[in-house]
Amino acid sequence: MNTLDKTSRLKVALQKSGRLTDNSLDLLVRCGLKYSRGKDQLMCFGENMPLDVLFVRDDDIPDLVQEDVCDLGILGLNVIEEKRLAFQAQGVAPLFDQLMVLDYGKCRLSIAVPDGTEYKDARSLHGKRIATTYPYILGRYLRDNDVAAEVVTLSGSIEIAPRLGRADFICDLVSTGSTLIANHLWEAETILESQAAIITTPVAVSAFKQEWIHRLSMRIDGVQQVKESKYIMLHAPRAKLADIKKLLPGSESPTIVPLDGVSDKVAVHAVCRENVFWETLESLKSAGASSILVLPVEKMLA
Ligand code: PRT
Ligand code: ZN
Repeated sequence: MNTLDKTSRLKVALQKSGRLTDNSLDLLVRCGLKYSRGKDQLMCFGENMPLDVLFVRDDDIPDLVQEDVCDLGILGLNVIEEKRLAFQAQGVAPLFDQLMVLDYGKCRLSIAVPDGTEYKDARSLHGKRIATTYPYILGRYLRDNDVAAEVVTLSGSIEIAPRLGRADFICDLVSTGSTLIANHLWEAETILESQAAIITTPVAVSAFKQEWIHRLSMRIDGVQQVKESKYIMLHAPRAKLADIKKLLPGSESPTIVPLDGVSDKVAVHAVCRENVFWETLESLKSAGASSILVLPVEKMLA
């Protein structure tokens, strides 16, 4: 195995240790990756797929992908957007591409203000000092809203900036909101919704790698779809089939199978792409369904 071969092995940059690490590695494993860890723990080598993982700080991922050190990177849309705006400001082109968004790492970039401070809309930011680690995204928001405010760029502990007198307001990531509450701040306005996403290098890759990027994205789609999906099997009176089909949540045309020796009933098999709750089963039963089975879906390829 030649892990330095640039044409035949995909290099994927993941966050080394942080909120996105476990979910990102787990996603690749669900896509079929079996790996061994390098001695220094900085890399994982794919044993059954031509794919190696490089572990780095999330802030370094856009540069690694932009400079084609890695073909793919997984990180938050917040960092992607901030870097994209920074690169654009520097006139860097062409830029890394966004391949797809992922269903974890959800959070939002919000303006928060001290408890007891009034905030109506963006105009309330006029003349204020706002502390953030996202000066480009915040700068764009201020420009779009025609607001003149001072952006104070800090590298961490944003939430204590107002208490230290370094800023009036803050602009930081929020998920549960408990950090804001603990620091006597309230969330006044969201300026960006974020979740994890995959970016790809702007440099043309070999046909072999392109094929693997395509296969990986199909598998990721499949992994994300099955999370909520269930396979339902039930028996239905032919006369009630139309009503029962309507009750199957998020299902495409179900398969109807005849039942041996029974003419007035059929078996219905359907993949439901939404969660199936007890209430749904109860409604199906009331509509005439019987022998209802709900099974988890392990893999799906559209
Ligand atoms: O070391 P490295 O630079 O790689 O890690 P990091 O410290 O920069 O990132 P990390 O691990 O904190 O977050 C990685 C990514 O996870 C972020 O870029 C976001 O895309 C996503 N994410 C999801 C979050 C949060 N939720 C989140 N809550 N990133 C940070 N936070 C922080 C936020 O900054 C604030 O300090 O959590 C606090 C608020 O959380 P709540 O739950 O109290 O609202
Ligand atoms: Zn970081």
